Amino acid sequence: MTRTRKLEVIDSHTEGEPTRVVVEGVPDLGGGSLQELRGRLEGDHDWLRSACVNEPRGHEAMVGAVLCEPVEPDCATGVIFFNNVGYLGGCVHGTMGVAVTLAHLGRLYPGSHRIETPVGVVQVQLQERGRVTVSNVPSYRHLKGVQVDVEGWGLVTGEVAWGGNWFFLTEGCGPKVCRENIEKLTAFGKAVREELQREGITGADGAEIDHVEVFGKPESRGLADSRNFVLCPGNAYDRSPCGTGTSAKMACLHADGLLREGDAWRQASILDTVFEGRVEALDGNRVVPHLTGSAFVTAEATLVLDPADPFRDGVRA
Ligand code: PYC
Repeated sequence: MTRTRKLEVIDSHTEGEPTRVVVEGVPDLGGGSLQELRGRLEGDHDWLRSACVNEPRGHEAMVGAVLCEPVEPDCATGVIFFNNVGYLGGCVHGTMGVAVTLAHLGRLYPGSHRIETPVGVVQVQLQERGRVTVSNVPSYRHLKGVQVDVEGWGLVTGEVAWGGNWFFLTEGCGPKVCRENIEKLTAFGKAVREELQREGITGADGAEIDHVEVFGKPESRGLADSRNFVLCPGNAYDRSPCGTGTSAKMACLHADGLLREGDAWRQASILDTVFEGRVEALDGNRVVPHLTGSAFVTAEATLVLDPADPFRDGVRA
């Protein structure tokens, strides 16, 4: 790179989890499916991901989003999500962030809209005051009663489920799910994920399980039905209750007959922010999860990438 590049971004947070949407300065990704566009972003322009979300401009919890031309008809936009180490399938908190960002720019109005992601089309219901409902991609449980012997932690039992990303979900194993235990929960989640990899336990078609979700009791039943800690691929924890993770959780609950179609599931994050969820039953054990949360714009900024700066592309994680 020989010239100074500029990227226009809008930052928001959804229930505490940040999203940075690049609204100008993205190189031409050409045409094709969103998976193809994501492949080109990763293969030819990965500097953009790292420059946006890694230090010194970002931090490990930051999720980035690039807007692109949708392929599916009637979609308001396509979107590719990324984090400190790579690219995501879907991202529900990020979709809420994209919706309020587009509203902030006057490009989206209250009402129902379709948004395309590399893992499918999601529906967004944009309400007033940053409230957004996302109807996610069909979600399902892939494996039940998975047991792994995790060094230092013992036998851990859980489930593997899809909610737009692959999750290992466990409850009653590992540290208590509370804010004071974030470091211990991070160590536990990393050890579990490493053991899953060592034992070759995957999602469907050998897909890597890159998110680990630990469940515990909420602070009070009045606040939520459950509290989670979600370890993301780059070892940051999700500050929000993780919409794709809550989708995976609700799919498991529905498969066990513990969450009926239309009933509310309130999932608290480790910071006690809440997504309100419901499922709609599809064929087999698949469900369409609906998740409601709040997102707020926090900044409008121009990122400057100076060719003389040794960290112009960010400090790679
Ligand atoms: O809300 O789906 C989500 C999500 C995935 C990773 C971080 N947040």
